Amino acid sequence: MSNINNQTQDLYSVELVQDLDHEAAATVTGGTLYISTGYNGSGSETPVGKAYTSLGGYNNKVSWYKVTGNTGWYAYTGQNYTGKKYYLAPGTQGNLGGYANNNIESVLPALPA
Ligand SMILES: [Ca+2]
Repeated sequence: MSNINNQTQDLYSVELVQDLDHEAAATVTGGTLYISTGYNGSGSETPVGKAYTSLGGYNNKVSWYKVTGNTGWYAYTGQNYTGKKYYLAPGTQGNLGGYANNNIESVLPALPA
């Protein structure tokens, strides 16, 4: 049950490591995170509907994001939610600049307060 489309999967041989924290995944309601390897959504884009400890073929390649729905996301520069942490607010999109660009390796839905 992957949200990664097959074309992207073939292109980058993505093998995302599925996080087993179903509680975190269940908090995502009606929205998702989109990531792309190019600025402004260009390049290879894929939806990310749940937590990933590793972005597989997308590791250190993400340059753009979009968050739909009401749940924010955390993006980390290291796998397993390590390294520098960035908060991606609901309803926002943008290019990743500076240290974040081409450096994200894991993502986690932001849990409700
Ligand atoms: Ca990194």
